[in-house]
Amino acid sequence: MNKTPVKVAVTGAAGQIAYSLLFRIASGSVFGPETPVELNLLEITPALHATEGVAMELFDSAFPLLTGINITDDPAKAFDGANAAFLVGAKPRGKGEERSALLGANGKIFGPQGAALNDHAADDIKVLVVGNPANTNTMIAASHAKDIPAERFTAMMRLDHNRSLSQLSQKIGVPTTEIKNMIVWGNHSADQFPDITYATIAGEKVSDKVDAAWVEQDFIPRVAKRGAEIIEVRGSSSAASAAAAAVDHMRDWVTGTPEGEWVSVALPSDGSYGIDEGLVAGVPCYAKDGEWVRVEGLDLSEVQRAGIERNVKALREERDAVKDLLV
Ligand code: NAX
Repeated sequence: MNKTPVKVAVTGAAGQIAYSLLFRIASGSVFGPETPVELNLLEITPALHATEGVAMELFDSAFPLLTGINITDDPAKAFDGANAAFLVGAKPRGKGEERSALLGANGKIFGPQGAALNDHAADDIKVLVVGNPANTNTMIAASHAKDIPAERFTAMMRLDHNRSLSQLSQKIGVPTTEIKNMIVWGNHSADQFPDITYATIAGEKVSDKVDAAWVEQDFIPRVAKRGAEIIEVRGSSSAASAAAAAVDHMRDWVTGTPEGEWVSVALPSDGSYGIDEGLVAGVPCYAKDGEWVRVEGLDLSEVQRAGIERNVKALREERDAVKDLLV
């Protein structure tokens, strides 16, 4: 067994996503069955007591790979020496609260966390932002961490990606694992663009197996509004599926994706695909040697360009709403 534990920081540790995520990290689902993990749990002060309770349950699970748990309300301590950070904690949208107010409130969390990551995390830090609005929170955190390569800051599109696989799998009648190269472009919001253009099943195009009207009228809106559907049916927002997506994202980042395959990852744009440099948008990526690599040079149709542009417009508006929080 690899003796050095990987240090993993998780924010929002007393929340509902963390309640699923932490147990999967501790069980080895992310860093593999040979790698011990040490958990640093960050919460706001009033939630520290509840976090102690989560830690008690983690200990009671007697995970062979879990070497220790540190609980704190100080980002500098939480990110000290961290190799991976799951930024899950965020302020939920209040009743009647404007999106711009939420953007501002969360921006105030993610700026200081970006700065603390910059000053205290390990050189190989990998950051996954889950807390909403995830894309813009990622942009804010990255802007406060100039010493960390921008592409180490990612926002989670994997839940949208997995939701797409699930809908296609049920429609076509194949396991999700057979469906390759789905992509969800853009923002983790209702603007997102789930795109089956390049998706294949055993080398055959998915677009030849489904009706174009179904894609437009059922598939895309269903995936884009799946979060709201879960809230309506379950009575609270997606938690275990969000944790599963976070596990998939970080595991692939660490261990790599299969040759020739990609997944959906939001990372600061380099200007490709008509996405303004710095905006954090979902693009197709593969993982190699511990880094996400953007798939370059895909030809885009008019319909695809329009879907991406809709997201660029929304992300520009979010960026403008938080411009005072960017450095
Ligand atoms: P919960 O409200 O259950 O938990 C959030 C936790 O974060 C709370 O315990 C809170 O005390 C803590 N927190 C707040 N500010 C903090 C700070 N400054 N430092 C550390 N912790 C802090 O929410 P949960 O259901 O776990 O969802 C967490 C976030 O994920 C939300 O913003 C939610 O909107 C977002 N989601 C993102 C998804 C994605 O695909 N990117 C999907 C699922 C989810 O909706």
